[in-house]
Parts: sequence; structure tokens; C-alpha cells
Amino acid sequence: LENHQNNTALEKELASKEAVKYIKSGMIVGLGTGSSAYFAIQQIAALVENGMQIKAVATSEHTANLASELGIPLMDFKEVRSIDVTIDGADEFTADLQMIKGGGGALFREKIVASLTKQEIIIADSTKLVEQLGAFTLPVEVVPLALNHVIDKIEALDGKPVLRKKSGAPFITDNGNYIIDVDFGLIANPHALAFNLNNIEGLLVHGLFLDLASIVIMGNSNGVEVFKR
Ligand code: A5P
Repeated sequence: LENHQNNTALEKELASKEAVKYIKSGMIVGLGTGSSAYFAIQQIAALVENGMQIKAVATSEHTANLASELGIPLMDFKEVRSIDVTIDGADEFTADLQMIKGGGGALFREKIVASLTKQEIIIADSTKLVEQLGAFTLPVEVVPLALNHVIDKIEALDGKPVLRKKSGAPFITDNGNYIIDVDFGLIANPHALAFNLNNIEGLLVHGLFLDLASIVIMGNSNGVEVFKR
């Protein structure tokens, strides 16, 4: 197990080194959340340290704290209208660039950032590549008042929802909401499922990130493999 973890960390680092090559001086850069994005943020901090002029947008409070500790200049999220390049991770992706995200609970800001981004670069280790999405349970952010309503609607779509917990209490997102992790089994038609989920009142956002990635850079034992649209 330890060896496996070392390998995936190495793959994430390789992918992040490749990804930061897309960042140029003057750009607005989206910073992802999670252990893969962590490597990219370290690389970006080094570029800033060496004089590169960028402004960054953080996809979570955690990432915002990390970026400011490392001296990366941050924009106020509310002011952001367009982002040149974002580097973020994924929980699962397919070769045609569809993804599940939200394992870290940051999916709401990640999805806004991805939607505003011209070039969304996903970095991943080789365990994230799947034939079909859905082995990883789908994270869904829910406004707490609507929890039972949303659970009923999700069960009507044949999903098995579990409220995410952290040390015994419900996990609370940066936006003050709950996460439910939903087992839909393998997802035959992600666009249809996304459409149905988008129609549930009280469901703020789900972790299907469809047609949002421009490129996935995956680390593997030989180096990196790039998946493009
Ligand atoms: C955060 O909410 C997620 O979308 C992450 O991008 C995802 O969980 C990947 O995290 P790791 O890079 O830690 O695997």
C-alpha cells in the first residue's frame, strides 16, 4: 500500500509539472483543491517567487489559505469573470474527458471556476482513469433545509445517498451546506443524470463535470499521458 501511495504521489507531481507549463505571465489562474492540485500550487508558488506575474482564484478556503501562505496573489472570488488557465484534480475521468469531482467537498467553487475558465487542465494519477464513471460515489452539495427532499428525489432516480460525515457530525462545505455521496452504480448516461439532478430544488451542485475539461494530464509509470478533446 505504501508503495502504491508513493507512486500515485509521484504521478501527481509529474502531471503538475507538465500542467504549469501552460501558465504565462499576466494570466488569471484558477487553483484547484485536493492532493493533486497541492503539487500544482507548490509549482505555481515557485513561478511567482521567480517573478512571474499572475493573479489566482482559489476553489476552496483550504486552497486560499495555502496560496496566501505561499505568497500567491489572490483575487476576490466575487470579482472574477474570466480565468485563463485552471489546474485542478479529479476523482475519476474518462478518456473523452468527462469527470466526477467533489471528493474533497469543494465542487461548487470548482464548477464555477471550471465554467469561467478558458483552459481547464486536470491533473491526475493513473488510478483516476476509468472506462465508465460511477465507481466513485457522486458527491452532491445540498442546502441543509432541503436535505430530506433531495434524498427522496435522488432515491427516485435509483441513487443510494449517504450523508457525508466528519468526526461524527455532518461535513459542512465552505458554503455552509451538506454533501451527500450518491451511489448510482456505473453511470450509463452522465448527461441524462446531470440533467435530472439539475432539476432538483435544493440541490446546489453535483460532481458530474461534463464538457468542462480541456485537457487531462495523467502521470503514469513512464511519465505523463495527455488526453485532449
Ligand atoms: C475536490 O473537491 C475534488 O474535486 C478534487 O479535485 C478531487 O477530490 C481530487 O482530489 P485528489 O487530487 O486529492 O485525488
